[in-house]
Amino acid sequence: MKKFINKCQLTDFITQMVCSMKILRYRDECSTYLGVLKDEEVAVINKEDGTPFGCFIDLVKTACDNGVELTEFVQGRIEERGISYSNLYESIGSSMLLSPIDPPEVWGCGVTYKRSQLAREFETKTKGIYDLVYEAERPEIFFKATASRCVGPNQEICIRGDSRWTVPEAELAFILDPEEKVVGFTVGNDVSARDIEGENPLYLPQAKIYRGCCALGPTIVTVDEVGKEPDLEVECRIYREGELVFRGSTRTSEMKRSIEELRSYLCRFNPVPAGTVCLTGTGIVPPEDFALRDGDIVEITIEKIGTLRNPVKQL
Ligand code: DO4
Ligand code: MG
Repeated sequence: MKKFINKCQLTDFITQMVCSMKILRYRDECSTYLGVLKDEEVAVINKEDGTPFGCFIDLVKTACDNGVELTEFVQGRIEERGISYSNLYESIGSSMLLSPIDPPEVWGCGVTYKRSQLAREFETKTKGIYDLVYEAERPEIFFKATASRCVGPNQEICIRGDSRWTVPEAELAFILDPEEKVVGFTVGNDVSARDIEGENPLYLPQAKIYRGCCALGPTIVTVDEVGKEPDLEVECRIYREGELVFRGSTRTSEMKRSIEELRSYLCRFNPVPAGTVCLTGTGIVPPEDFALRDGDIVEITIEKIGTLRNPVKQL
């Protein structure tokens, strides 16, 4: 099996791990594991029958069925079953990191930051619509992806074959439990074809939804660890042939909408399944003359969650 994790990559996301509980998923030749990270150690949480939890959603559903908060459920399980923590590097050093979740649905929120509104007004021929939605009471919420269109850490995000101007969008993503409450956060990349979106706003689904259009991971941090409305630093870096060609940053407190506002609009008359992921919009936009190219590497770091790194493939 291809070895994707090296010590430097692991250290990258550990060093941002100020809070105590994070969930990650990885795979080796034998199995897929769901792990709980604490400092530089990982505990693997298996089901009673020894098979691993498929992904974060199984864990959330089981906690919900047992009527307990996720963190409490996980900690209780570790203590009751005497699951031990082992060194992170030794446990997963030769494994492949996976997205911690296979979301049944991924939704996206648009124009939630001033920077996104300005960029969208520039690219579109239909002037005014992005100003209006930025100021409006109702946020823009769109369907983004299904699990089959999402990739995890180190997997390829894609540029459509019919796009010449595709960019990454670094976004905080929240995850919903079976009761449509926010249970955790991860890093999301809402990869978008700006030329297709700019040509006509009715083309938005084609600019947003296609193979490899969304990356998620590397960890999920629970709400009880970062709070319901976290203020986190977000940074996006793009490398081309080893050189840093773009770096931008923002804070989630720059977002015009609250997480609760986005969550409640998403779920209005729209029941969503457990494990639904919602990307909260981008506040980082590369310059107008920048487009992703085959072979680029995109890194998105969100404080307390980690670094999501993906190579780019031109379809
Ligand atoms: O209105 C188009 C999409 C906006 C978006 O994805 C964002 O602001 O992040
Ligand atoms: Mg976006």
